[in-house]
This record gives sequence, structure tokens and C-alpha cells, in this order.
Amino acid sequence: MCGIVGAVAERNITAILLEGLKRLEYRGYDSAGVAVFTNDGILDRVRRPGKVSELDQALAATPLIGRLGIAHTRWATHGAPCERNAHPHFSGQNLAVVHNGIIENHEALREQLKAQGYVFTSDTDTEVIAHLLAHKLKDLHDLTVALKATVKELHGAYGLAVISADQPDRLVAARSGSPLVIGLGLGENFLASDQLALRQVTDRFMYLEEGDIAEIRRDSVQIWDIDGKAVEREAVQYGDNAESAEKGEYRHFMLKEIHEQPTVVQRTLEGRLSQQQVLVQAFGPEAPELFAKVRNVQIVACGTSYHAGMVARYWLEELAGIPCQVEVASEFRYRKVVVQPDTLFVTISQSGETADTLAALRNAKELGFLASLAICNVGISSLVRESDLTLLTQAGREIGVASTKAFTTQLVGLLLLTLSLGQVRGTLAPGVEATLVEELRRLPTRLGEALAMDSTVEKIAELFADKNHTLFLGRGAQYPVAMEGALKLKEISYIHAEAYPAGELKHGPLALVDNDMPVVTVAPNNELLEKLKSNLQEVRARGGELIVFADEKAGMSNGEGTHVVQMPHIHDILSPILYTIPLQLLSYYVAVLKGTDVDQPRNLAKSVTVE
Ligand code: HGA
Repeated sequence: MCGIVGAVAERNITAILLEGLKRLEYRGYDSAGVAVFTNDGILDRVRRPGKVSELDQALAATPLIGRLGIAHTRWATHGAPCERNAHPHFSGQNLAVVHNGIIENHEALREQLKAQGYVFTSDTDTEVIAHLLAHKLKDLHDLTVALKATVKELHGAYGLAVISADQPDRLVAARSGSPLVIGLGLGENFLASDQLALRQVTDRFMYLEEGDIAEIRRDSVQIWDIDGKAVEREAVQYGDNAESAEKGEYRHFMLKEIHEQPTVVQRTLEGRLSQQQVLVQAFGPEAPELFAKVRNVQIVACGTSYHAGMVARYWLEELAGIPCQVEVASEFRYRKVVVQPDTLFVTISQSGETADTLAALRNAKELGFLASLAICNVGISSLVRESDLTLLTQAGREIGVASTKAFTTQLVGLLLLTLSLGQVRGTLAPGVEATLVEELRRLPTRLGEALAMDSTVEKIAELFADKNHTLFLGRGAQYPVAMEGALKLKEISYIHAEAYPAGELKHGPLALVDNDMPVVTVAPNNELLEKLKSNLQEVRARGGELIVFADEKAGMSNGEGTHVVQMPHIHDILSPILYTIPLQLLSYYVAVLKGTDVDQPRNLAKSVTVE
């Protein structure tokens, strides 16, 4: 979703900006544009709805040649995807702005600026930034100083890049809730929302932190922090293969992708949270209006994505009070479905090309659903193209066939959906959204703590190497986590694994339990803990070996035949995301011990584009 590229150099920068946009295309967008301070001394722009290639063609016909410029790929949140709404936005002829994110107080600012005589030419929230900045410049004169004053009046999330024909010696930028990175060159410097966009011009980067303002000139970079204090940010140098399709220090892509989870969860949250709320428009400009009408949710997905949907059902009903059904796509598409009025149809897919999910979406269009929403990791996919609304997860490229980081980012997306629906419909309990927004902000750190247990889980894996069957148990929202744990183990270690809701144990599977059947359980510290503990006693009484991933406050400890791995404490709602991590690590290390082809397990494919 959305991308920013900027450059200040001694050479023509248009091709660099375009190449940067192309490198960000995979995120998904609906229009693109570029503004350049040309060698003729004017600020000029070209914008196009559709693909960067169309912008490219337009620029071939009307070249913009200059040494200072900004460019953008837009994924509309405020105003339809069309040329008029595409970035860069101008105020007058001398000031251009590109923006990622959402300005929540845009309506109030728009009214104020209109009253001051500013004329709006787009429906975007971004245009208010351009005019507000132009207004501040009248008194403050200096672009950097005016930007500092402007951001003080903005509520919401933004990554901003600005150029002015009056001060063409610099590119200025601001970050709050939407990432920006400065690319350092020799006698030239760059800016982007993701370093990937700049890898063709530099390998040295400086990441802006929350609240930072930057002034980037050809031969210098100055940064001020949220309190206005001049600061230095560390410059990092990457080797050739950072973030590319290389395993780096990791033995397998799967392990690399497991360890990327704090970063990609962080990215999935970026630009989608304000201080205390989820920004509903992150789901698209029509989302607030549509969400207000939703009375039911139908989720359809396959495999790991289906498990994400199962977790979401617990969240949607518990937090937002919205009835939710979840079904595997291959079943849904072939049965006669009764659709409740005002039902939002939600699909989940990493690739956005999963054949059954896509077919289910196409069928759903005939069935009278209110609207369709895709939670997907690939912006240029059929699922995204064919859905009314989209939330792109930002997991980056996932190469391991067994999905890991795509799953946890889907969960984050589904929790954002739950809070958005609850917010718009006014069904959340007081304070819940603010608490969970704060917890979501802390989530990457918690995931990092869970990943630090890597070597503990590696030891536990030894218990499985000679086993042929395993049982995974969970209660509540941990039941789908147990299902996902069992699926991972099956997929890559070829050990037969089944998941059960722990309460179902004595209704059948207990008959299988003996000392050859390890039982894996996830036990956060919630109101179901005592019931779960009783289930575990039932297993121990039959000689079953227990592996329990338990909250550090759950009061569980190692005993004969019981191996307890203490997990960092986390808010119960977020526990399915955290407890997924040790189960991923467990299946990974069991597979390594068994010597299977971890990244490309037998008989399986990454993107299931056939039925
Ligand atoms: N809210 C702005 C920018 C959205 C965005 O981040 N797009 O990529 C808009 O709707 O133009």
C-alpha cells in the first residue's frame, strides 16, 4: 500500500523516482504521480490513475527533467482513485506534498483553510497539508520551520515529503505512524517509505523515528525529534542481499520469515493507528459508511488463512458483538448458502490468487452480500482487484511454503477489522479500543521476546523426532492456534498431528493418548486456564507427555512428563498472535531434526491457484 520516493541530487532524478515507485508496486496502489522542480525553474507534476507504467508512458510523452522531486503511489483512503486525487498535491504553483496515512482532522482543517481563501482541487485529506503548510510559510518563510509548525496541527498518521520551488535546495519530510527512510548518497540524498525503493541508488540508510522531521539537502541531512531537538540517527549499511530473496544468516527461509514477524507486524500496523483508535479508512474510503451497515460477517479462506479467520470469529463476537461465520472456501463455494442481511463477505489469502477463495468471492457476488473485503499480502492480486475493500498485510515476500509471517499479519489485520467494525457501530466496551491499540503497539516487542525462546523450543523439539502422532489442544481463540500448530507440524515434518478443542478430549481423542503421543497445549492466563489444567491432568493420568506453552503468570511448572515453556505475559486478546510463534518454531525444529525439505515440503505449493 502506498509509497513515497524523493530525491535531491545533481543529476536528473525522474528515472530514479520512477524506479523507486516500481519497486514499491507489490504493495498495491491505485494511482501514481511525480512532481519535479524542473531545470526550467518551475514545479511541475504528472499524475495518472492506474499503474506506474502508465505514469511512465505519460512521462515519456511529457518529460520532467530536474534535480529535486517527489513521487507517490496512492491507495485511496479519502476520495476516489482518479487523477485529481492522486499525489503529489499542490498548494499554488510552488509547493508539492506526498503523504502516506490518514489525517483525521482533515474536515476541520479544510473548513478553516477554505475560509482563508484556499481552493481545494481534490477530495483527499492530504491536500489540507499542502494548504496548511503554504499558509504557515507566509509567516515563517522557511520550509523546514513551516513543516514543523504544520505537523503540530495534524491528527492521525503520516509519512510526508515536501518540496518547494521557492526553496529548491531541499526536500523536507515528517514521520508519524507511517515509515520513512533516508537513503544516503554521495552529493545526493534520497527519501522513501521503504528502503527497497532506493536499493538501486544506495546501500546506506537512516531510518526516521516517530515524530522526526528531516531536512534533506544534496550534501547534508538534519533531523529533529518529536520535541524539536536536533538529533543524529544512525546510518546503517546493507549488504547486497538485505530484504531480498536470500536466506541471509538463516538456514531456511521459514526460520528467516519466523524471525521477521516483529518487523512485518509493525509494518502492518503502520499508518493504521491513531493515538487511541484504529483508522477505519485504512480499509478504503467507503469503509466507514459500509462498516456502519454491517450486521454479520462471513469469512471464507483456505489452510492457514482459514485458521486466521477462526481466530477472528472469537474477536468479532466477543469485542464487536457481530455474529461471524467462518468456512473453508472449497466447501463454501459448492454449497447452497443462506446469506443473512447486511453481511460483510471477508476473504483471507496470502497470495490473493488462491483458486477456491477467489471462486468463493466470485460466487458471493451473486449471493447478495453487503460488500466484500480482502485481507491479502499481495496488492496486485486478483482477490484485491475483485473486492470492494482491501486490507493489505505487509508481510513482504513469503518464500517458505508453510506460511508463518503471513498468518500473524493476517491476525493483526483481522483485529484491526474487529476494532474498526466495533468502533463504527459503537459496540465496543468503553476503553477497549484504546487499550488494544496500545497493546498492538507493544506487540512487536512481545513477539521479539517470544522469538528469544528459540533455543528452548529447539530442545523441546527433540521429544518429537521419533514420534508419529501428536495432539494439539487449545481452548477459546487458542483452539485455532492449536489447529495452525498442528497444520505446521504436518506440513513440514510429516508427523501426523491433530488439533482439538481441549474440552473435546474426553469425547474421543483421549483414547489415543499414551506415552507415544505427545500432547502440545497453549495456555495463556485467561478464565479458561483452570479448565485447561484439568484437561491436562486427564492426559497425564494416561501417561501422555505434555508440552505446555504457558503464560508466566499461569502458575505452571515442569513436572514428570510435563514440559512447561514460560511465555511472556500478554493481553488475552492478543495471545493467539503470540502463542503462534513457539508452535511455528517447534514444527520448524522438528522438521530440521527429521531432515525434511523445510522450505518446500513434499506435495505442497506456495500459492494454490488450482482447485
Ligand atoms: N489519505 C491519503 C493517502 C492514503 C495513502 O496512504 N495512500 O497510499 C489519500 O487518500 O490520498
